[in-house]
Amino acid sequence: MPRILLLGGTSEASQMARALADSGANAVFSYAGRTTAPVSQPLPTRIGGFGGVTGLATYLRAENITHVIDATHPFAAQMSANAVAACGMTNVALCALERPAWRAGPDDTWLSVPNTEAAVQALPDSPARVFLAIGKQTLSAFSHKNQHFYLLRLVDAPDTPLPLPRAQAVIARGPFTEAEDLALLRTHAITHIVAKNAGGTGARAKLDAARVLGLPVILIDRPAVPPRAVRYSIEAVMNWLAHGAEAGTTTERGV
Ligand code: 3Y8
Ligand code: NAP
Repeated sequence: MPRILLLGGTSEASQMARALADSGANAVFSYAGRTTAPVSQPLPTRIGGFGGVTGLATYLRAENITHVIDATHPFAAQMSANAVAACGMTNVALCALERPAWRAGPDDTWLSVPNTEAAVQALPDSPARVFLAIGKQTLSAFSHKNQHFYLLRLVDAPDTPLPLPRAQAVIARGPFTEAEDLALLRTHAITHIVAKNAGGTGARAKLDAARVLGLPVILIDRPAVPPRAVRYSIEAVMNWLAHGAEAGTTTERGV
């Protein structure tokens, strides 16, 4: 009987947790503890870091984990790298549940940039009104372009002053709808959007709203993660659990 660690923190992870709970799987859900009141899950849940690769390896052994499903966000690159390393050390099977990157359509005005610093550089010199839909961990990179007004969307109200002089924060936890994001962009007369290429449906609304309004989007590419087995649907992960997973296989076997 597999014992599964589900690394969560995304809409897809919540759907994966539901599927595992419904199948009666022996699984534990893990949050980093980034938000004050994360969505509750239908699985026993642990909250907080493991203590790096060695901490995760110790947890895997102590909890007799046989399979890890990495359903973290594409920008949670450190967690994903740690999972590859720790599963390799402990001979535990690992599979990522990923959502494909967003691709621009004919009516989209997107500029893809490799990282947050390039996103800052991509903003115009003349004062603009920028919707920074990137959370709060990387906001300080924008502090030296303070000629702009910044609209921020955060999950929790900030407990320290924002690192941007002309900024207003809305507090909201997605998933978001196109109507909500259209209203938000119009109300604040936004001229530019900065977002992460998260993929999935939970953060997509602002891109659809931008297309309707003809606004430019600066889209940050997702960081690289080490090779590992990857599936793109809940069903495919359940199939991996039932058939494809062999202890110690963190990457697909060559065919
Ligand atoms: C703590 C768990 C679910 C999960 C919902 C998804 C959808 C809404 C879109 C915008 C973009 C952003 C941010 C975002 C989205 C979903 C999903 C997704 C983006 C929660 C959650 C945790 C986090 C952490 C948080 C980060 C921040 C990023 C806000 C829960 C709600 C901007 C990423 O205050 C902080 O420190 C927040 C940090 C990491 C990025 C950042 O760098 O600030 N997510 N988000 C998880 C944990 O503790 O392990 O609180 O319930 C999960 C979700 N966030 O079950 O429905 O799946 O993508 N989250 C981005 O994609 O750009 C918001 O505003 O349009
Ligand atoms: P990260 O930078 O990749 O990870 C930093 C450290 O946070 C990890 O080394 C680990 O600490 C801890 N950690 C991360 N995810 C964890 C999890 N699910 N369970 C236990 N510990 C975890 O991660 P992040 O980008 O800050 O993301 C944190 C959480 O927010 C994740 O659940 C992620 O799925 C979610 N999220 C992130 C984004 C984003 O834009 N980054 C967007 C939506 C949701 P130790 O080294 O101590 O083990």
